[in-house]
Amino acid sequence: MMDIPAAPYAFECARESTALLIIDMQRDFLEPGGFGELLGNDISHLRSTIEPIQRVLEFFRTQNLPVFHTREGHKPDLSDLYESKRSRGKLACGIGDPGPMGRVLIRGERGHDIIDELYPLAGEPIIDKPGKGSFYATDLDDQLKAKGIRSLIVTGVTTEVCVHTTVREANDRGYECLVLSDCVGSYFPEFQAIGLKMIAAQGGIFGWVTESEKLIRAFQTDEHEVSI
Ligand code: TIU
Repeated sequence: MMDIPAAPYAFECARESTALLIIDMQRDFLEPGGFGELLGNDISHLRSTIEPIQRVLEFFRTQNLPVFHTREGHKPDLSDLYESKRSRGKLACGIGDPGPMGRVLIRGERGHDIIDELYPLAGEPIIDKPGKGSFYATDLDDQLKAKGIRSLIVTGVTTEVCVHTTVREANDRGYECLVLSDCVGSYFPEFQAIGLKMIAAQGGIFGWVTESEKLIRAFQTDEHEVSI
């Protein structure tokens, strides 16, 4: 077991039962003309997450540790899209409509795919999810259980929407989540700050929060100790 410095107290995990989860780093949330911008958001707030996630992803890859990517989106025939979600916001151009990067939030379209900087390698699971949470209507729980994963290192966007929903779902399923504050992003700076506080408050009611450097350092120290 290793201890990673975190709020509200050290996050304890074992290398063999820990996975990296990268949530919805899709063009539709990070690039101009995507769903995030169509919702009226300033997408520039999310870009600072890319570099730190790249560093953590590279580290997990070099260590041969499991990585899971998720994408929010819907089937081309919209059979997995509730009318309540489709109509929300009364958007002139919303989910399923043609946009600058193809049909908005639809699987197979350019906007729906993961940004080039974090593109999954062959063999890295991609969880396609119709909801905000990564567990709802997916086999993520089964895939994690099959690999013996108990602890999740959580990154991606957006902090108060898909990251929070996923962390809450994971928490209720018995997983322990460590959220990396520099690797999650919100369109709203105030939601970023309060969203992170909400996770670690009340003794870690939903999970733990730390920075990517602390995670990498703890894993490197652990590796060094194992090899001695
Ligand atoms: N709108 C917003 O902040 N987020 C989403 O709709 N999805 C995710 O967070 N991935």
